[in-house]
Amino acid sequence: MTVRFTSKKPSRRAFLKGTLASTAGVMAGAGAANAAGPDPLITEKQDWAMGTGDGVDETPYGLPIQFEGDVIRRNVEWLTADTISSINFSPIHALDGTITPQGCAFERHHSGAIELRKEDFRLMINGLVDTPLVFTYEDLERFPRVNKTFFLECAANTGMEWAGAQLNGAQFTHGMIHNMEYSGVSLRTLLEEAGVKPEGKWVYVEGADASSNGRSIPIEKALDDCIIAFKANGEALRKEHGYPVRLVVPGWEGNMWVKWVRRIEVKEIAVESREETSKYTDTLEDGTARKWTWVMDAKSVVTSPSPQSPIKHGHGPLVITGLAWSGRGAITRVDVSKDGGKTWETARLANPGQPMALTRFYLDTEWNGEEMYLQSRAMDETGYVQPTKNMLREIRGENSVYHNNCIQTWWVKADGEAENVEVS
Ligand SMILES: Nc1nc2c(c(=O)[nH]1)N[C@H]1C(S)=C(S)[C@@H](COP(=O)(O)O)O[C@H]1N2
Ligand SMILES: [Mo]
Repeated sequence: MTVRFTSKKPSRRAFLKGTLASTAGVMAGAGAANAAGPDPLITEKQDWAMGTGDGVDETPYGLPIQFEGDVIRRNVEWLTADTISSINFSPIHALDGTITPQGCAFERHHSGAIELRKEDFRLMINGLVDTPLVFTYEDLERFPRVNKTFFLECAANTGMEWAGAQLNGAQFTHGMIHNMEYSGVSLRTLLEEAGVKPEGKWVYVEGADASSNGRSIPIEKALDDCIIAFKANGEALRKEHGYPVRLVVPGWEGNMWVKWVRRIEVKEIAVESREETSKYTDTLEDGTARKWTWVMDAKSVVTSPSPQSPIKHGHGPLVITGLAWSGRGAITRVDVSKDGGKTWETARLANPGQPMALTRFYLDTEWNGEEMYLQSRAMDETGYVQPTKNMLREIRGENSVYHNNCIQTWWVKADGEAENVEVS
């Protein structure tokens, strides 16, 4: 593969100034008006200025403007037999910043999204406790509250890519993730209210939906940072994310974040439910399966340019951007490679990494039509470095599904289009 580099980068500001002052054609498209004479968008009166717009209250609860109608969740029909027990993907290629709006945050249901009124909500804590308790929604609202931002990643995210490049778009390869600001009550507070007996080493958490999606969680984690959440990004949880209440398990696989949570049983041993034996275990190279792989390891992806977000603006300044996250703590550094991992440049983190939350990175660069094999590589505060696919395969073989946190490659071609390829 041949990759050309700009040896000495001209200053970005100088470049932009130069474009405005002189040549029209340098940034293809942007300068076209200069060449063709007056720009009617500037010199002519426009429809939108000749009358009035919508009054307030036109949409009491707003939706995105029609021009953004493409920024939606999407599923991959052949992945599952029906949409009741299925998954769709967040449009990460089209978002910026770190917060995922609930309206386009991916959904994963085992038996469909249920409609549960707050009035009908009950949360039971029973088992190895001093006092078994049942909480209504109103009860929960009266406990001291916490407010924190975390990513949720399904363990199956990127799970189709083990054997080779498969799905053409960051939405599909990496979109089983969302990042929201949760408000709720610390699970510890509720467990302390019930009084955990010394023999209580696990909690078993169930949802109210038909699947129940029951999962065992070690008591240390339950007492550490889990949240019984009722608001996300400031508003009530959407039905598809567990309205009225879901469990938040920071940094751990999405399957444990039980939605429509109804019961938490304190137990001496783990239940070993379907969701933690036949599913959500990791097949290894030798055919055995690894259990209890709860933490989501550090991972990142370039969201743009990417197959669904090609370069359309021609040569010159280019913003490469993406997301990084780690279930073990904060992201400390992200490197970007344009040559399939031979050389790396350190990207700029938009904000300091927050523990177990998405981090946005940018690489402000130049692109003059050279092909790129774009990769990103995340590092977290434990010193862990995101591995290549081959490094993972040595341990995991090719029959794994879950916990694929390998480095992703987008092949960006001379015309700016991008494709999912494998460079291992
Ligand atoms: N009650 C219940 N909780 C559930 C599930 C479910 O089907 N039922 N799916 C789990 C899985 S596998 C994932 S990845 C996350 C998805 O959360 P989301 O739909 O809010 O994205 O919820 C988890 N919690
Ligand atoms: Mo999941």
